[in-house]
Formats: sequence, structure tokens, C-alpha cells
Amino acid sequence: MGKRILCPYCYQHFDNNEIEVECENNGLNSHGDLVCEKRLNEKLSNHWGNDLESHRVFKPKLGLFSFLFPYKPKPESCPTCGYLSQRFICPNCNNWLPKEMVEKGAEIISVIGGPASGKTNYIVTLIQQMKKYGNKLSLSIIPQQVGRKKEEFTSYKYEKAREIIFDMKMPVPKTAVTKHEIPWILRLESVETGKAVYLVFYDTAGENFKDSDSIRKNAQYLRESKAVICVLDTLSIKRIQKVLESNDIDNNDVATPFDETLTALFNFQTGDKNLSDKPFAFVMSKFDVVIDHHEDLGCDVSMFLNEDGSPRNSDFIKTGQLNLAQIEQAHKAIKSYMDDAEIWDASEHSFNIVSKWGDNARFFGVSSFGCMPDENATLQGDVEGVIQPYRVMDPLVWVLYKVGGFFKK
Ligand SMILES: Nc1nc2c(ncn2[C@@H]2O[C@H](COP(=O)(O)OP(=O)(O)OP(=O)(O)O)[C@@H](O)[C@H]2O)c(=O)[nH]1
Ligand SMILES: [Mg+2]
Ligand SMILES: [Zn+2]
Ligand SMILES: [Zn+2]
Repeated sequence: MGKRILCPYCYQHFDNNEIEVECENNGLNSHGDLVCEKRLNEKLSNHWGNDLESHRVFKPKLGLFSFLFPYKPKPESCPTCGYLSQRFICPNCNNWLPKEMVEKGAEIISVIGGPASGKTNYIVTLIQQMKKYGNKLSLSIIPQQVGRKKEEFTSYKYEKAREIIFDMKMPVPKTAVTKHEIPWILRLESVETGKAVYLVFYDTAGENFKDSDSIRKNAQYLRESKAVICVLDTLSIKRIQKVLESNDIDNNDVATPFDETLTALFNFQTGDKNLSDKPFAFVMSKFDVVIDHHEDLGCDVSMFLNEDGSPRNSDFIKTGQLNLAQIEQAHKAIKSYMDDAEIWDASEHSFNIVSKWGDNARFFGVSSFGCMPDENATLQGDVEGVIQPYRVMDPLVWVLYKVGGFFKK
């Protein structure tokens, strides 16, 4: 038996003994002819909905009893040209998969959310913070380098977006609506225990959330995910909108109401497997607004602040220790805001979530920028002008804790 692989492109399972290889020979022979010509690839074309070519696709030569063991990726010789290739591809859709995923298998955590909820900016700041502080919990994060072209590599997309936020100090713009999204694929590994997982993020324009084709796809991909991070937009709360208005703060983004996201989520729940069996982190984005306007909002935010009144980030950044109590405290505070008819007035949602998921759901308050973009869509950052994301890692760290195997007991 090989290792069971879940393809992050087509969400089909396959045994890693069924893996295929695409020839990597781009060279020319002495006559200048391509030695291993590209041709139309039907599976790849079907997946992406337009004609795409690839080099020769072949199955590795496996020994007689190799089906009994997991396949170990190694350079494989192309039957056409003999070139040794290590570009491993899914046998169903022929998309290129990371080598370690083929070797060790992959569990998938997905990130979802409605239009303008802050998904794209969240994932970028999450990667930035994990790169910077993940080591405190012995976690490493690696944006993957696979895709049809360099521009599709997660590493490339991340670097571009990181520059926009942290160097140019602007939010990453709205995601374009496209028919075929390209997943962001990140490998997360515990250096201590060796356990690894892939974080897969379909950066769909939130609009696709409502389209029935997308709902079907989303349903399939949630079903196959080990855990889910669901982004809810704090700016959709009426009371918060009123407070911003009375402070003359423009907010031009049309926020997605909790209702819409949660209804979509319940619609995704098709088939026999229950979504509430897996850990769900419900992430309140743009939480800087709650902290900055807590007096007008009537929220007690003391648990989110240091004694000097500055925002208190995830404790483990300082201590190197996972502090579940801090996560519980934040969860309870947010639940109490939701339950209070005078504050967030969202008790039906907190009730539904808690009664459905129980211990498998937690609320989080995060801010990708630590501040509100100003009227010129510029990020002022902290007193020194540095962009300081707030608690963006907590949902991921909690989810990893729930999945298990990432932290030594
Ligand atoms: N105050 C505040 N605003 C934020 C934060 N993150 C995002 N925003 C605002 O929300 C807008 C939408 O954020 P995006 O990350 O583009 O949201 P999205 O969910 O990817 O949106 P679509 O791609 O349109 O589906 C941004 O342009 C910002 O103005 C935050 O941490 N704080
Ligand atoms: Mg987006
Ligand atoms: Zn596939
Ligand atoms: Zn070849």
C-alpha cells in the first residue's frame, strides 16, 4: 500500500504509487529540435478549462512488489528522451505537486470567507508572522514553488503581496473574479515532532462564494479538509458601522454579514460527513476597530491589552510557550460581545456555532495590519510606522493543536 494523497487542485484522492511524472527536459538537441516536445495535455486542459500543453507524462517504473510500499520520489527517466525528471504530478488533473507531499502525504487545512472579509490580507500577514515567529513554537512555514508558471508559485505571490503591505504600506487589492482559482499551498512543519500539514488557501474572490459551481467545489474541499479557518468580517456588524460613522471614519468596503458566510457554510455541508467533526476557527477580521473603539462600543477589551494599554499580541511570541488560556480568554470575550444585544447582537450565530461545534470551534479576533487603512488607503502602522499584525497566528496555532502532533506534550 502506498500513501494516500489528496490533490489540492482537484481534491481527488490517489495512492502515491499511482503518481505520474512530467518530463522536465526543456533542452534542444544538436540540430536545434526539441528532444522532448510539448503536446496538448487533456487532463490539465480539462482542469483549467483551456488548452494547455505539457511535456511527456509517464508513470515511474515500479518494481514487482512495489505496490506494497509507499512510493519514494526519486529522479525518473523519461521514456521518450531519457531525461531524469522529478516533476511529480497528480494522475487525475496532471497539476504539479510538491515532492514532499508526494512522499509524505498531506493533510489540508483550508481558509474560507466571504467578499471583502479580509481573506487575502489575512493570509499574507499570517505567512509573514509565521516566518518571523513560528520558530518560537518550533514551526516552520514554506510557501511552495509549484504551478504552471512562476507567477502562480505561492512563494512568488506571497513575496509580491508582502511588499505591498509591509514596504509600500497598503492593503493588497481586491481579488479578481476568475473561473479557475489557483490555490496557495504552504507547507507547515513542526521541527520538533516532524509532523507536517499543508495549508491550502483558495484565494477566491468572495463573490464566488455565492456561485453554485463554487459552492459545490467548496463543499468538496471542506469535506476533505482536516480543519478550517473561517474569516468573518467585524465591519459587517451594524453597531461597529455606526460607531465608525459617528467618528467620521469612511469604510467603503461592502462587508459580508455573518449571516451570509454562515448560511453558505451550512449549505456546504452536504454528504454524510459532518463539518462539526473538525476544528473550525472562526476569525473576526479587522479587530483593530474593536480595540480602537472599545469605549464607544462598550466592549471590555482588557484581555486584549497590556497593562500600559498597548495591544497584547500572542503570548508565545515572547514566551515561546503555547498559551491556550489566552486563546480561551479571547474566545469567551468575543462570544460575550456577540451575545450582548447592545454590542454585537449576534447571539443566534454564537449559539448556532457553539451548539453545533462545541469544543471544536473557537472565536478569534485578529487584525492583519493592526490599524485601519486611512482615507488614502495607506497604513500608518504603529508609533514607529511599522505594520504590526495582531494575533493573526492564533487561529492557525489552535487548529494545529486540535489536529494534534505539532506540539510536544
Ligand atoms: N481595519 C482593517 N481593515 C482591514 C484589515 N484587513 C483588511 N481590511 C480592509 O478590508 C478590505 C478587504 O480586504 P481583503 O483582504 O482584500 O478581503 P478579501 O476577503 O480578500 O476580499 P475579496 O478578494 O474581495 O473577496 C481591505 O481593502 C481593507 O480595507 C484589517 O486588519 N483592519
Ligand atoms: Mg481577496
Ligand atoms: Zn489533481
Ligand atoms: Zn522527455
